[in-house]
Amino acid sequence: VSERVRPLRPETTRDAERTHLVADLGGSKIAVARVDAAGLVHQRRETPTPRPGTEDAVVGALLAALEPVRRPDDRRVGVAATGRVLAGRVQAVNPGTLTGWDDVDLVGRIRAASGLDAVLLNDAHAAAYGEWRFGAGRGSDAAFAFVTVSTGIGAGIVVRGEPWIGAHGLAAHLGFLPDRSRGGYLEAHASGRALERRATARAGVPTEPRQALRRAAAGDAAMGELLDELADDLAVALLQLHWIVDPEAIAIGGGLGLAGGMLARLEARVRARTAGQPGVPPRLLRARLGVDAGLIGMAAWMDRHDRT
Ligand code: BMX
Repeated sequence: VSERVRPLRPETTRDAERTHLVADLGGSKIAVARVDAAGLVHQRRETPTPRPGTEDAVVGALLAALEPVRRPDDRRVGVAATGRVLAGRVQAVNPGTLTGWDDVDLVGRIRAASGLDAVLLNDAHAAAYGEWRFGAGRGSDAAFAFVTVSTGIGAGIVVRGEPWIGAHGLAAHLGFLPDRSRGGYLEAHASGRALERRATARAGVPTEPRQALRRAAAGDAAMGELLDELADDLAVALLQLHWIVDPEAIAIGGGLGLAGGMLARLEARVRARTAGQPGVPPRLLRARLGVDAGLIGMAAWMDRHDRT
């Protein structure tokens, strides 16, 4: 049993006994766990998302990862999936992340292969709900936003306690905000994958995001400049989110968003761009649930529906 998240007081003893089988299907990794009603994570396991991320390969890896965590009396699994999620189906908006996922009936595939009913949410929408319920967004009554900077750039908004899904499951897909100067969209320039490509081009040798961050922290000027450029692109997106949604706070998460120095760089760029401006500047917070936000949010969503 791993309890990676700070214990939160279970509301009743029975809350801690009821657990949900959940998975987080991201662009780089698939995480599975049981999460109890108090938001504690148990039996967490992780496996890389197969590359190329074809439907068969990814669904196979997901079900194999769930097998050791599944209990005989489980009827359902909650899956927080990267991509546009609507009515049990998944589409990769960024086709580079999940190859050929144009309109995948994930609920149908999971049922056929495992007999489990599946409940789906977009990964960032689930994480936003988790942060609102148990993490950085606790107590946000009007609106709360969460942005993940990881393989892709995703986001979720919780409005008056409800995740905002949108008409097509595309709400808060910040990664697809257009980039006026370079063409394409934000995710192509400022995601973890983009950082890897750009850092490699600058360094002349393969450079993973974590190495780029380490070099910047050690005083490498080219890497520091690249991270500032990334942070500025992200800051513009955060300000757009802020001015459209007016959230009480925006929590920053995701592997790259949570990496050392990233939040400070974002805060600096947001400050520079809002200096002297009337209104209320955005309040940026570090996401509190770390990489487990999607798992926890998914379980909280299932729990909420069991109670209503
Ligand atoms: C992409 C998009 C979002 C997702 C976000 C973060 C795809 C496949 N995904 O913008 O739906 O929420 O990435 O996801 O189009 P991750 O893969 O980085 O965890």
